[in-house]
Amino acid sequence: MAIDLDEPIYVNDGPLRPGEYATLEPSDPATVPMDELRRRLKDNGYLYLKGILPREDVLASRRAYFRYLEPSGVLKPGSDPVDGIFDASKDVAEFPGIGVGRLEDMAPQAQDFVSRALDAHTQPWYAQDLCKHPVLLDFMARFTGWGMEHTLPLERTLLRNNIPQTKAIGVHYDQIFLRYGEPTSVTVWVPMGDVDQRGGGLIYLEGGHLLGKHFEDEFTTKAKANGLTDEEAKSAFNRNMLSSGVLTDGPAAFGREHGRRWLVTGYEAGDVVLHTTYMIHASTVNHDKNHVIRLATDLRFVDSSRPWDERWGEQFRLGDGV
Ligand SMILES: O=C(O)CCC(=O)C(=O)O
Ligand SMILES: [Fe+2]
Repeated sequence: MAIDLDEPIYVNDGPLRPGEYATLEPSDPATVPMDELRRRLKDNGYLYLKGILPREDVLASRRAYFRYLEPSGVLKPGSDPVDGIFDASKDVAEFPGIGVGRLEDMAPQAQDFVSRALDAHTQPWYAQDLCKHPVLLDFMARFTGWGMEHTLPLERTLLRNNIPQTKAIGVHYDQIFLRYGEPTSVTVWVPMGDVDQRGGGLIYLEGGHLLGKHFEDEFTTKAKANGLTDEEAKSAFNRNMLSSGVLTDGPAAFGREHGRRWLVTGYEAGDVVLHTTYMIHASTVNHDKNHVIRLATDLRFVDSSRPWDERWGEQFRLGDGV
């Protein structure tokens, strides 16, 4: 779907200006040969697969998720849970994202919301039906060439709701968080529902996989120069970044500084995007005009016959330190 270049795309540090973004290019898994799909991931750092999952299956998980969260009062009264419409009369502070602070420090309303969003990770309509979807497992086994035996979907996944107007995840590459393993894991970002191009979807930096690798090499050089052992370096890398592990919270300034465009699109339920561990990405701020909550998850796949980051072998918990 071509994007509308006239509508501003909002990120944490303001709207992207015309010329600062372009379209994320889709690939049709039904017609493009596997070798060509592999080449695209390698050459571009991302592979945006249109309609690979059955739309109805993705929407079933979305519906179940919002039914589960509905008692928190997040949804517009009288709306259908599958639509995930935020009750815009509420204060967004009552509905923090997962991983924002400690439960004990939150007001009871926010605590209830975040607890439900965390528990959702353990529910069969998510952990099994979506995360272990047979179409995805089969595709990943063939695509990576690791085979069914060695294609391991990591248990630690991040199911994120982005309420309209709230802060989006900053600029990062995933190897930062997976650094106890080889840089060969593949992330599969799964939008759980349609996401308008202004609705808080993921954006990728053009050529970002090369820049990410460059950052990584620089961090390694610095760590070595400072006399750190390999083991120390693994955690010390984060000293070069923000404490949360992201490179910066502001995609707009980052794109300008590096003279690169952000690749943007609107997503449909059933689409997924694969990206490599050095690919630089961020999310947009949700400006959906119908107050649709953006729901998406990041799944990660590794070759279990090689060293992988075993901290990701267990389901996400708040404060698990990864
Ligand atoms: O869903 C998001 O906002 C962030 C996702 C992400 O960073 C990832 O899938 O690696
Ligand atoms: Fe990421």
